[in-house]
Amino acid sequence: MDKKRVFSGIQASGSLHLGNYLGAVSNWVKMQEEYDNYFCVVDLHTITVYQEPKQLRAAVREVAGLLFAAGIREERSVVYVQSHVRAHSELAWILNCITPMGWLHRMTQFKEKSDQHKEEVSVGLFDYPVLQAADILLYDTHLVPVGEDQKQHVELCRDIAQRFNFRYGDVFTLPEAFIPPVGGRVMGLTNPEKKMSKSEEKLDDAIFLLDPPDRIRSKIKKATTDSLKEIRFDESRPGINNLLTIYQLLTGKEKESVENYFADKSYKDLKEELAEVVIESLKPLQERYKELTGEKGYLDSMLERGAERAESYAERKLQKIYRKIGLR
Ligand code: AQP
Repeated sequence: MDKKRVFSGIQASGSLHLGNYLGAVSNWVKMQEEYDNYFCVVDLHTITVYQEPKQLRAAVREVAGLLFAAGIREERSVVYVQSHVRAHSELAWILNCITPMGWLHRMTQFKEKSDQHKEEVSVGLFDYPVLQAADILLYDTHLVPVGEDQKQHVELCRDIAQRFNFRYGDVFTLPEAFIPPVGGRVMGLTNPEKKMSKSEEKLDDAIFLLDPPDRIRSKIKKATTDSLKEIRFDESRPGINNLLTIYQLLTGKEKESVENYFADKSYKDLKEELAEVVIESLKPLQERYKELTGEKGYLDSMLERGAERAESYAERKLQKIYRKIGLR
């Protein structure tokens, strides 16, 4: 039987952080042997909020490099940049024409982001989930491994696909979100009520994958905790809960064994040990990143090959869609 297909995307709105890694990328790495995979740096999504061109160009390369450094392999996965495959934008337009505005008004991420970028809420930001639906549907995707925050968008994608199939016949596969049981929502360090985020202005809130050891130590040291002493998983104490969750995910231990281990220790001990675990976990990734970006042209040629492979699938699908709706 053919393998099921996985698609997921990641923005180049800043450096990748532990939330992106634990909620998304590390699962992509684990899943890639079992599925047919398409992983995309979604630069067209990124420009829904203004990006300085030079910085954007650099960020796209950095994010792509980090995917490979984290363990995504060219032999198992197609890795490419969204704007290199035109079919994404073309399908997004077609889907725009069948998506009711009311469906988009319900998207909580739009509400949050439009509050953040009040002075400049673009049509693109509003339309973001439709482009995301195009990304997913172009590749007949079965599974979309994402963090909790993206669940609503994947559900919307299913609704759009169903509406299209109802009107024009069975064209799209209905995708499902795949959300990790733990790690789907890594919270900010200084504000553990909010998810860790790339574009958060307070830079100490996120641990970036390329942060050097001293930065990691100092950020974790400043992480918000509470006035209690007991170290255990408890969602009503978001700071400690978040630090323990990060520790658990990186060490692969069970919750109970993490709690037993820290039973007689202080918050200071927890923070110090967590910092060392994070530093050691990121070290191999940081070394690989240095190697593969050190060789001129290496990353670019991997991305060119990825775009060619993605394009050959997407273009065929798009032609079929054009025929179905009467444009060919
Ligand atoms: N804090 C998080 N915890 C778990 N998963 C997370 N993801 C993002 N933040 C967390 C998951 O990472 C994948 C890629 O995310 P994205 O690049 O599409 O951006 P985003 O969801 O909008 O997250 P960011 O990193 O916070 O970016 P900005 O600040 O630009 O909005 C997704 O699967 C996401 O679920």
